[in-house]
Amino acid sequence: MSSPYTKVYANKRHVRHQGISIYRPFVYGSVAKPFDPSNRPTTINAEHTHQWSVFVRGIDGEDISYWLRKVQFKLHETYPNSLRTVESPPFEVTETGWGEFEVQIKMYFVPEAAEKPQTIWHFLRLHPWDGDVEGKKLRRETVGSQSYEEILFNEPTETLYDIMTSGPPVVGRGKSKGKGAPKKGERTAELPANDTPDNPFSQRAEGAEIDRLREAKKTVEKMIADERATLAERESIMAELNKK
Ligand code: SLL
Repeated sequence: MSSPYTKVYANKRHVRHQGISIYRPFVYGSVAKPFDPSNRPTTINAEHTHQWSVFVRGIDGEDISYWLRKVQFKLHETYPNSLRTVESPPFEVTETGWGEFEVQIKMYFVPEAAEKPQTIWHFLRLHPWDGDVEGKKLRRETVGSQSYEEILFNEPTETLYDIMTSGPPVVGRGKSKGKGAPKKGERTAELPANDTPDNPFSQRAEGAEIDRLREAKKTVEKMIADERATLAERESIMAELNKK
């Protein structure tokens, strides 16, 4: 008679695709809006100056619950029940408060991934910090702060691999052609072709960023070449002086 462990071991779930990694982009961040003092909700704590939300979401509103199962947001300890668990999308917590702090975001994956949870940190910004700071405060503008990230599953289980590469097509995605391009009906890591006011993360924006980095590299290379030339000139002057 085979032991029960043989069964678990032979389960497809635990067979990993060796040498393969699969990644998916996502966004985490926050938005915060100051209360209008003349029009405050009366139920809100008098010390609270802002309403804010902290979130983990797909690019351009993509539903990422096919790989992300739940998210725990650990708020500052001044909050009651500071550990907030969100078990389904939107993975988001909305609160009111008076201060900025670091939010701990713990991401739990679908059981098919057979992966440990991963923790990231986000600094919750309430106050404008760049550009026309005073004007933004005066106009009580919404303050947003978000980061692009990629989750990487190394040697995914076969079941996770199947989940990651099947399922409903992502609207606006999968336009690229050629080998490796997502087929209709496949989930994909591909970014949308163009950004929108709501979503700054696109292939176009990525291309522009790469161009910017290339230009910056050229500038730095030119600076290094100029410095080398100056150095060589100085060395030859020194050599001349030493001869005398
Ligand atoms: C600060 N180090 O001093 C930070 C802490 C904490 C913010 C900010 C809680 C509100 C409540 C709140 O806004 N905490 O007490 O319900 O700026």
